Amino acid sequence: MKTSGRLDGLLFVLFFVIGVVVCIWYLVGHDPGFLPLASEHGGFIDSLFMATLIITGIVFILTHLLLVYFAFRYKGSGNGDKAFWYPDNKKLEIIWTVIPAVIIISLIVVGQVGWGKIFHTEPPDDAFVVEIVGEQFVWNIRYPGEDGEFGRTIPELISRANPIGLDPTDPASEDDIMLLNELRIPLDYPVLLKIRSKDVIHSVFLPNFRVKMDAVPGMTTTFSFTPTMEGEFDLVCAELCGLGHYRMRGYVVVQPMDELEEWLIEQREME
Ligand SMILES: [Cu+2]
Repeated sequence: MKTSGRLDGLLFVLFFVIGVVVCIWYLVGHDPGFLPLASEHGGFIDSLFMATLIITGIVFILTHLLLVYFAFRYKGSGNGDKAFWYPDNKKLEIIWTVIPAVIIISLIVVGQVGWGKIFHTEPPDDAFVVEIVGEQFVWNIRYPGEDGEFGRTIPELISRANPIGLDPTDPASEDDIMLLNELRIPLDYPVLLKIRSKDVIHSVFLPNFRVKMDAVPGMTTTFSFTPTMEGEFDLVCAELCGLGHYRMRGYVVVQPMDELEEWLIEQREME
C-alpha cells in the first residue's frame, strides 16, 4: 500500500512537470497563429490577445509549479503524520484576491477603451461604404454606385435574379452594383460595412482585418475600419447558420482607391 501510494505521488508530480515543460516549450517556440494583420485597429486587438496570453501563461506555469512543489514537499512520510489544517488565512486570501483582481480589471479597462475606439468612433462622412447582405449560404455585396446612395429594397421583390429585392422604380437603385462573395475595398482608406441578413443570423468575419460582426435579420449592423495591406483575403461566416455554413465564404480584395474606382466603373458598364 505504502509503495503504491508513493508511486501515485511520483506519477502525479511527473505528470505535472512534463505538462508544464511541454506548455512552456509550446508557448515559447510557436507563433500564436494570428493571420497577417491587414487593418489599422487590428494591432491593438493583437497586442491585447498577446498580453492576455502572456499573463495567463505565467500564472498557469507558476500555479502548476507550486502545485508540484507542494505535492513533493509535503508528501506522505509513511509515519502517519497528519496534515496541518487551518480554516482561514486573511493575509493569504487578500493577496490572492487583490492581485488577480488588479490584473483582470486592468485588462478589462484597457479592453473597454480599445473597444470604444473601434466601435464608438463615427466613421468619416466620406468613408467607402459597402453593403453586405448574408443569406444561406452566400454574401451579397452591394456598392451604392456614382450617386453614393443605396436604392430602396423591398422583401417582396426578392427573386433569383434580384437577390436583395432591389426596387427598380427607385432612381437611387439604378447605378447600384451587385456582386456575389467578392468584397473589394480601398487601401489606406476608411471603409464602412453596412451588414444585413435575409434569413438567419450570420456573422461577417474578416480574420486578417480583425473584423467580426453579426448579420442580423431585420436590422443593419455596421463595422468601420481601415485596410492597410494590399492583396486577397478571406471573407467567411462565423455563425453556424445552417447545413451549408462551411461553404459560406467569399474573398476580400484590397487595392488602391484609383484602381478600385476603375474596377467599379467596369462593373457598372457590364451590368
Ligand atoms: Cu452564415
